[in-house]
Amino acid sequence: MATTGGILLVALLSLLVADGYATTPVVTYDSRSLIINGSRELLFSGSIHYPRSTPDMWPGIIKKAKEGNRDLVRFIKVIWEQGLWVTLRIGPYIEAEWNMGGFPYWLREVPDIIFRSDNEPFKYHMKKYAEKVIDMMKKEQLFADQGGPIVMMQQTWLLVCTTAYLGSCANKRMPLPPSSSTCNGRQCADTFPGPNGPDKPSLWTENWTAQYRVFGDTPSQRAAEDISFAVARFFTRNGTLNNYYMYYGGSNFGRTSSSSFVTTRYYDEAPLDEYGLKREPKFGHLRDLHRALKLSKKPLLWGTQKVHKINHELEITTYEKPSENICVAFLTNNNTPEKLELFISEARTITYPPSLLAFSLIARPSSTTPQPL
Ligand SMILES: *[C@@H]1O[C@H](CO)[C@@H](O)[C@H](O)[C@H]1NC(C)=O
Ligand SMILES: *[C@@H]1O[C@H](CO)[C@@H](O)[C@H](O)[C@H]1NC(C)=O
Ligand SMILES: CC(=O)N[C@H]1CO[C@H](CO)[C@@H](O)[C@@H]1O
Repeated sequence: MATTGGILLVALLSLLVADGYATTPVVTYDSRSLIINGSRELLFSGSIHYPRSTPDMWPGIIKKAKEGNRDLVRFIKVIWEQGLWVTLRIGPYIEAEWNMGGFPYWLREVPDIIFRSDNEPFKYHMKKYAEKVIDMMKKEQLFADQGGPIVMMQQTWLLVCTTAYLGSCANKRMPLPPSSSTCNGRQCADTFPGPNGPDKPSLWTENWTAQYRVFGDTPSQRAAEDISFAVARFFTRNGTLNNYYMYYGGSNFGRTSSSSFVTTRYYDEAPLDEYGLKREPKFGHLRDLHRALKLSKKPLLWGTQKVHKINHELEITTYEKPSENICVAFLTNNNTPEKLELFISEARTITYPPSLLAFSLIARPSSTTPQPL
């Protein structure tokens, strides 16, 4: 631990200098430890000789010395610095193939506790935890209504719970009421029955980009085409939010991996692989899809949806706002083992391979009749 001492050293020096003339000394000691600012401290120290490195190396060295990888506030600030928003899923139960689903071990020892249920000891600890995380975020002004990046927060994972269980964490800052339903899976356009209320949006909170692996599994993959198709199709079905699970899986260190022989390499087949490198063609395919969908943002968000079924598998979906001459049309061939031909006019027949979805943005000339393609 050569590095942490540098921090302590620097910190102590400045304290001693800055507060050297204060009437009550900031740093004292008793038989147990040094006492800093009135409290005993557990300190881990090591040495850094500053002339043995160059000044531009110092920030990096000190940062590495200081950091753990459990600093949620810092993580969110880094996201913010990159100009992104955050939907924060605070748990405490996250599943995620993490040991105990993220619960700390000591929670098991709480008398009469029953996890993830309407149980007083459980709710007591859940509330304490949720309030602590929310307070941390508030203090750092990280919620959107404070000017920060957190636009939405989700608690627990695939929960089976009562309102009482959720009630302890209702947060007025969040736009959606507790127990709003969202979709997890691979084909949410076809499996999600829609939000549990007429005024709620269709959100896909987990779109599985691959499958986590356990030792002994054969490699599991999810093709770039399959996931792109599913995402585009979700947007033809009123979807307006899609979250990739995972976008970057990373590695399990130490004993963080859950007990069922999950490998240390977590979702390596995600758009960013275990090392954070782009995994092609998945990465590029999805990036291009997002660009195309963003081009259609206006008709998608302000247009009226119409679905025209050509047959069981082939359909045309349009979102149109005639007053502004904007329209986007999707042509979907959903999972058909055969090619399908679509006759558009004498001059044009389109052949669609299986599982293909094409869409085009149409600015309709005001004088002519609407053309889906
Ligand atoms: C000591 O405590 C006071 C009061 O909480 C705080 O303002 C100050 O920043 C602390 N100093 C150090 C060095 O932690
Ligand atoms: C999309 O939303 C509209 C308006 O709420 C609704 O009428 C329609 O059935 C929805 N379409 C699908 C495919 O869910
Ligand atoms: C909700 C949903 O789409 N679930 C799907 C998740 O993925 C599994 C495995 O591919 C499917 O069997 C589910 O239907």
